[in-house]
Amino acid sequence: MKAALITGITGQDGAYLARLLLNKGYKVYGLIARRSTDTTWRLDYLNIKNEVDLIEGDMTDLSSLIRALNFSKPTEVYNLAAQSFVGTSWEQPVLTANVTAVGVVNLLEAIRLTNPAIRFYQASTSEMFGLIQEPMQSESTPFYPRSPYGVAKLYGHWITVNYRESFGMHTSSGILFNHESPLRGIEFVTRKVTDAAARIKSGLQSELRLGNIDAKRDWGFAGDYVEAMWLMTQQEVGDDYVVATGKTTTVREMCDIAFSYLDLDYQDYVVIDPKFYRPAEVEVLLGDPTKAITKLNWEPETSLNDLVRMMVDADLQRVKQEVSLVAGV
Ligand code: NAP
Ligand code: F7E
Repeated sequence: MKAALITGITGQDGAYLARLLLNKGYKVYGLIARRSTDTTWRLDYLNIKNEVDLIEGDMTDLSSLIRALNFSKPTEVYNLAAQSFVGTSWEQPVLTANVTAVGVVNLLEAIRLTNPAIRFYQASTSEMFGLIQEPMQSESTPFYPRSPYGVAKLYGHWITVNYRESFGMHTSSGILFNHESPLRGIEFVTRKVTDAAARIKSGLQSELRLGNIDAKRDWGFAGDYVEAMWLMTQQEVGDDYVVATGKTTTVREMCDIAFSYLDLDYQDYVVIDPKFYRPAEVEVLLGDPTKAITKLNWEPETSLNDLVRMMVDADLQRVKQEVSLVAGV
């Protein structure tokens, strides 16, 4: 039986990837960081909490990574753990570097020391393109990160390439553009919008405060994107791939999709708040997924309209449950 270790299993992608690998018959282990509150709600949401084996550990603690590898004996490791919120990376740049950059080399070293034959996936990001150098970004587009997060991820990307070239290890870097789902953290703009639309519709909220709504992103569905991660580790050799939809949309248009689905006009509720502007913005991202489509035979299946509606429906459901809980129904 194949075994996989997923770091960041409690995050959005970790939960979807765990479900995918379980469905493929893998034994799934997940690294779980010690927190003062329970972080496993996404595994509960997908009803897989009892099917995965959680091992305590932290990306900043090399010894815990070695222990996790010795215990799980995986054939594949997916490194999804990160301080992943761009906004926070200006508030906590050192933590972001320790987890999101140095954490990657910790894990690669742990693999090299325990079993260098393990296949490794690194969660790289379109944020590395930052101030874009080409209108459509592909694997050959030069990088220009704009946040401490983007800079940290760039280290993670290059150290992944370097371990492939230096030690012949099977390492892949997935340069994933924004991907969302009902399991997205509430601090990210799509989920902030769909949650607010559901609350406004239910009479629980009166406005939505946002920053730069003219920013453009290439948004896909996380459930589609974890498939690409798995495909990368199944190739004969490790490589780098852009995973994207090839379409870009403003935050403003995304708001319109969410609110009009509920027969609301977003302009009646959105308030621009400078608090949500970033010190350096990534204005536009647009990925070219040709290599993933041709070499991995991967395809994005969910349109932005369907994705946003799926998220609004899930948030409406959550709001309903919250309301009936408060009412004691
Ligand atoms: P996410 O929901 O923020 O999940 C991040 C995961 O990392 C969580 O499980 C978190 O654990 C864990 N983590 C944080 N610090 C850790 C530490 N010190 N040690 C161990 N685990 C730690 O992120 P996501 O959206 O699923 O993204 C998955 C990965 O892909 C991330 O590396 C992200 O940077 C990258 N990425 C995401 C996107 C996107 O659009 N979603 C695009 C490109 C790349 P807790 O639950 O305990 O906090
Ligand atoms: O912002 C603008 C904001 O925080 C998207 C992470 O998964 O994807 C994600 O990073 C855009 C930005 O995602 C608000 O300025 C306006 O231009 O949803 P976001 P992100 O920064 O693109 C990449 C690929 C990753 O790798 C990251 O880990 O929306 N925006 N108003 C806002 N953003 C937020 N969060 N909140 C606002 O109120």
